Amino acid sequence: MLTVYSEKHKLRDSKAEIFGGELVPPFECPRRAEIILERVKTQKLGPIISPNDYGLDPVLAVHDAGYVSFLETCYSEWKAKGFGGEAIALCWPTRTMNAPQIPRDIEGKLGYYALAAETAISGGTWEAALASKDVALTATDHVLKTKGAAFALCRPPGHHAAIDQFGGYCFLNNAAIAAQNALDQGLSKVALLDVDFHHGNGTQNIFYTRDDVFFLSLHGDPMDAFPHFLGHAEETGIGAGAGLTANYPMRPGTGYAAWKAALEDAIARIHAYKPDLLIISLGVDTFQNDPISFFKLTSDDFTDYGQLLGNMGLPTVYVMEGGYAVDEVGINTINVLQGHMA
Ligand code: SP5
Ligand code: ZN
Repeated sequence: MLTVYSEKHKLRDSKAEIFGGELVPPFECPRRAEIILERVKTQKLGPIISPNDYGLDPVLAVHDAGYVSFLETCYSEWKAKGFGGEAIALCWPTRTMNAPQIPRDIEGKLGYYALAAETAISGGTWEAALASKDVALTATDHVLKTKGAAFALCRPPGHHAAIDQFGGYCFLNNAAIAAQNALDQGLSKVALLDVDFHHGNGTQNIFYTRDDVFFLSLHGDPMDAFPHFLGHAEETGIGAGAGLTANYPMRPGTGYAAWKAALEDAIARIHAYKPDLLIISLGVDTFQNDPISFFKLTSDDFTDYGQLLGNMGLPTVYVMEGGYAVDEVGINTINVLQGHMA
């Protein structure tokens, strides 16, 4: 299987994440991608190529233009205000402050465009996010050509990034940008299956009203887990998108048997939809030793479900999302891809 990778992910090297009331080194760190790349090489998964530059048009096809220019200039505006650290949102237009205008001050803009405070915007974040969407777009174009499968080793991840919000370590929604670009090249239907531990709130937000992308997500119940406010089973899409969002929230301690049953249901629904392309938001934070998650999958389980995904027989793009047990992130990720090819 082809892997697309860009060194530019290293430009996303934030120093601080707010976790448990402390500033800690971010879970979403450059070493994750390096370990995954190393495993691609030692397991001889296949060729590794660099992405092409697709520019901003495919980004603006799913994200708000004001949001995109905010991301581009956020860190320099923050620095221009004299702050010494990284840009972190501290104040939001919450439930008691409706219909906000977008502030001109950078601290106000951060609150407007952030959906969580854990994610700091650091110098280089924008450049890395741009390269990450190029990785997803390049892998998708390869799959459209070959009708096979490819691995987009994206970093930073994307599935929490909504039309106009960042957070959950995500800035641009790589998988959504890739799905939209495939549609813009003439495909009529894309299925986007999110197996990251966390609900793909950003992807759901982008496609919620649409019938050309079927979004399905298996994740920790938002009653118990980040992103806390989206991903309930009752959210099934609206308007033309009615019935084309499917959420499988699962409780703390969920093991592979229950998780696999949810996956099998999702697979049956994808087959019924008859998509031209399958995009997998591949997070391996469902692993039993993940430091911020609560499912109990073993490394062998990743191989097993990769096989189920491969058996679907669809052109498939794997887009890297989360997974924070750094020592096993390469094993678990490549297990899925090898399962797919088995
Ligand atoms: C792409 C991705 O996987 N993003 C995840 C972002 C999660 N950020 C919030 C983490 C808060 C974790 N609280 C967990 C407590 C563990 N005991
Ligand atoms: Zn995750």
